[in-house]
Amino acid sequence: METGERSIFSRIIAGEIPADVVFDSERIIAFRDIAPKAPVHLLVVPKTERYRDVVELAAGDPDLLAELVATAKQLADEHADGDFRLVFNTGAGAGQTVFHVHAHILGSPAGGLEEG
Ligand code: IU
Repeated sequence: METGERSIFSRIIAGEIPADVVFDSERIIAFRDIAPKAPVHLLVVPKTERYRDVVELAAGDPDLLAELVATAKQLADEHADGDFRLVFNTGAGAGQTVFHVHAHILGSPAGGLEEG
């Protein structure tokens, strides 16, 4: 991401735009997607805006990618039944609209109950 051009997710991280945050650590934040495509739909986002997509993140900071995946599993255990799809839309042609790397967690709630 170019300096001076902040992503919508950076504005959420800064608290300038509201989000339903479910996880917040030194390097990663997670919040509910505003347009959920599954009963449990969370976004897991590295706080740095250095990486546009997962390919850049894997090349530039594989430890952070591993931390993101471990966080996704933790959140899937907490918010879903532990099983989940982890989706990284990569490139506009694949549906990526926010060019600040993020993973979609898509899952079903434990016990089949709808989340609020
Ligand atoms: P994508 O992979 O770049 O298409 O995912 C972007 C997601 O960010 C998409 O699912 C939006 O619904 C979601 N989102 C959000 O949760 N909160 C926002 O303020 C904005 C987008 I803008």
